[in-house]
Amino acid sequence: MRYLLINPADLERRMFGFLQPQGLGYLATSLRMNNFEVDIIDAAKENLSPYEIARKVKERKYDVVGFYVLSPLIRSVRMYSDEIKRKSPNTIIVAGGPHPTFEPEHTLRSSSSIDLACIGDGEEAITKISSGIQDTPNIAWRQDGKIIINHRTFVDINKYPMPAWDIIKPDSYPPLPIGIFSEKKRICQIITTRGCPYPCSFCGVPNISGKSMRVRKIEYILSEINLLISEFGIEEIHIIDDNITAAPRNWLIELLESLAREKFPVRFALPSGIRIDLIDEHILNLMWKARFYAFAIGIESSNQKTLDEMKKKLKIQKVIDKLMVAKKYDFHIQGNFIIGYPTESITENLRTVLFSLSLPIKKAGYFIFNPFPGTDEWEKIKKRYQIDQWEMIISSFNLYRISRFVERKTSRIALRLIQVLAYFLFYIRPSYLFKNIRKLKSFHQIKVIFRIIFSMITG
Ligand code: B12
Ligand code: SF4
Repeated sequence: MRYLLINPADLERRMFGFLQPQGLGYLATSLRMNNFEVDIIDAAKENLSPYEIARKVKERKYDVVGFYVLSPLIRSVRMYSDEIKRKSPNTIIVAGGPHPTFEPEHTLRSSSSIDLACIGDGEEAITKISSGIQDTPNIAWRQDGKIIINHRTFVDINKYPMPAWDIIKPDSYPPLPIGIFSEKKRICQIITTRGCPYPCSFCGVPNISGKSMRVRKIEYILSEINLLISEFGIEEIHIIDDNITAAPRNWLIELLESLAREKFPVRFALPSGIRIDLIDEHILNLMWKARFYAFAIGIESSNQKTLDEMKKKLKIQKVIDKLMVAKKYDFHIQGNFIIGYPTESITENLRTVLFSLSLPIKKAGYFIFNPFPGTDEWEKIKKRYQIDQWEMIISSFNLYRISRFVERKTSRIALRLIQVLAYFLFYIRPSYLFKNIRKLKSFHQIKVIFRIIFSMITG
């Protein structure tokens, strides 16, 4: 059996940037361990159209094609799948990742070309497709017009030591880290844990990665970093776990101590967000010794009432206290904030922006609230619409667009002004501009910054 795994491009061109598809890398490792042939194509990076992908599938006679599907990409994946099925009707098409996990039925209904949906971890499911799917865990399939959803399991992540980096070729990616700025040019993302036990209403992580923390063996993480440096010349490692700070403390300390001991010639960052309330001076000190230079924290709102409604389980005073401790080190801390949560008034949104300016953070992200599938907020909104309207609603969710399908206390125009004002006040400070302009590493980064500004103005 020959497998092709695809990271699809956003054919509607609303998304910015792309990072190494490491979920697909883990699937490739598993397939190889089971003696299957596998290739990965990053259609986002290569900018490949459905026609070009379908041609490759036909030429190379793949038996199974698998897509990683974020909810906003379901429409693009339908276009790819339809074209593949037209040229290669016998190829099995499987969709996995966030959207099929959260909405397997919607995924299979969105296109008859998609044969199977994978819910959650795909390492075991993907290898069993050829031997019958009836009892395969984590698979949704069709039978006589009905959609059957098999039982769900979570894999032992240590069965799969690391993604098949030799197929992904992490050094072939442009330097577009999360947060746009970075210290070095050659960056690679890795994960060290999966899962998060928190119930935040705007986040789908516990529903895809599970509520229990699964941690990787430290020896695997160290050998992965070694390989990335020696084989691909990687200079900066971004740990993009769901919530590494919720890992058992002993394991986290051992990981940080090992990284410090190994003295890898790389810088580390935690750009996808940690919980600052879960770390203390000891952990910060170890991070500093292990050559971490940046991390992001989800602060979301300055209003305790909103944080409680979001079920964030975070006290705003704790954020302030912990940031004061972190201030002793020179970390580049990015605070992430949510603008336009349904229950927040104009004054509350503005209060969050002013609060962000008062904090000792070096970067800030002001993200418009979007109730993506997988979240409690999506469960509320989806009930108001028919399933065939969902695609239209989901496609209105985008980092810099303000969906008209979300009812909010603050009007869309006021939100747009607040967001632009927030970025303006935070970033258009001469001291900030001069320090950071030097950090731009490529024309690609500059292009992305301009696309974001354009989206904010036109979105
Ligand atoms: C790191 C991260 C990012 C990074 C990088 C993502 C990337 N590589 O492109 C950044 C910060 C850039 C990012 C951005 C966004 N992200 Co994000 N991100 C994550 C995070 C925390 C981890 C992803 C990861 O690498 N997991 C580890 C790997 C091992 O797991 P995996 O990729 O899921 O793969 C496994 C399974 O899903 C499955 N699988 C995956 N693909 C396939 C394919 C087949 C065929 C099969 C069988 C199985 C399968 O098997 C894999 C191995 O077990 C997830 C949370 C999560 N746990 O999914 C959110 C998450 C995926 N992001 C999310 C969102 C919304 C976004 C944004 C759209 C945000 C926005 N408002 O614009 C953007 C868009 C990204 C883009 N491409 O433009 C949502 C998705 C919700 C949804 N319903 O689609 C998530 C779930 C978080 C959340 N808040 O709920 N993200
Ligand atoms: S926002 Fe962070 S803490 Fe909350 S559920 Fe998501 S990953 Fe967990």
